[in-house]
Amino acid sequence: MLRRNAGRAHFIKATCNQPSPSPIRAGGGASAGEPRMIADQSSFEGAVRRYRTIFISDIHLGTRGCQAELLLDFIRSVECEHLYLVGDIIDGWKLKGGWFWPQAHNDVVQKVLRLARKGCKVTYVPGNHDEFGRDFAGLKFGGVTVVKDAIHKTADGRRFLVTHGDEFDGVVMHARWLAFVGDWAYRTLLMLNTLLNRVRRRLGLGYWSLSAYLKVKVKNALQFIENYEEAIAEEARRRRVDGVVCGHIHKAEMRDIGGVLYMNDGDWVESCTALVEHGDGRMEILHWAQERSWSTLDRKSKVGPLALPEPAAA
Ligand SMILES: [Mn+2]
Repeated sequence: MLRRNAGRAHFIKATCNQPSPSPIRAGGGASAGEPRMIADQSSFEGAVRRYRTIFISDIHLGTRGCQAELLLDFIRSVECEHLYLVGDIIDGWKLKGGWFWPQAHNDVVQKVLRLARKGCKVTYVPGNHDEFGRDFAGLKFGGVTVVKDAIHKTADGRRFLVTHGDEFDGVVMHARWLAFVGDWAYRTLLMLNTLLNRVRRRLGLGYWSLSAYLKVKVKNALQFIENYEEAIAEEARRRRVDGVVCGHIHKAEMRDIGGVLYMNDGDWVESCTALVEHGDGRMEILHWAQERSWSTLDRKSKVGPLALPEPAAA
C-alpha cells in the first residue's frame, strides 16, 4: 500500500513537470482553444456508425492497462457484419500472475458474444498473450470462430492476410516495442498511463497516451517498428495477397510497403484504435480516444475550460 502511494505521488509530480509538447492530441476537446470539438461530440453522441468490417486487437483484458471503458463505448457506437479479434484479447500470461478482472472486462466479453448471437460474424485470431486460443483453431464457441490466421476479402475484391503478427517479431521473444527495457518497465509504463488518465479524467481532460507519446520519441523503438512492419509486408508478398492486417506492436498504421498495404489496427491499452472497412471496401483507422472524451463517457456536461495546463500543452 505504501509503495503504491509513493509511486503515485512520484507520478503526479512527473506529469506536472512534463514540459514537452505532444504531437498526439488528447482530442478530448477539453482545452480552451477547441470549443468546436465539444459541439461536434455532443451532436455525434448516440449515432451508431455502420462498417462492413471491424478489426481490433491487443485489448489485454485481465491487465490494468486495458482501456476497457473506451472500448465498451466504441463497441456500443458501431455496427458491423464481420468483427475480427486480431489477438492479445485476453492476457493469459498476466492472469497466471494475478487476477485483475473488473466488471468492464466482463462487459467487453459479453458485448462481443452478444454481437455474435445477433448475427455478426466474429473471427478470433489469437496472439501471443492468448496463445492458448491457438489450440482451438478451427473450432467455434458461442458464434466465435477461432483461426490461426485468415484471409479477409474486401467489398472491392482485395485480399488481406489477417494475423496477430508476433511470429514476425524477430527482435525479442514476447517482444513489444519496449522489449529491450524489459517486461517490468513496460508494465510500469502502462500503469502510469492508466493513472495519468485517471487524473486527466478527473480534471475533465481527454485521454492522452503517455506510452504512445514515448514510443515515437525512442529511437530504438522506431527502428524496431520499422523492421517489424517490413517483415509482415514481406510475408504478405510471399502469400500473394494485397495487404495485411495485424496488431501486436501497439502502433496503428496504414501505409503502402513495396506494393503491399500494411495495416495495423493498434491497441486498447495505449492508443485505443481500430481498423475499419467501409461498405465500399475503403479502409480507415479510427482513433477512438481522440473522438471521444471521458466527459462524453461520463455523460456529464462540461464544466467549461479549466485553467489547469494540459501535459500536452507546451
Ligand atoms: Mn502480441
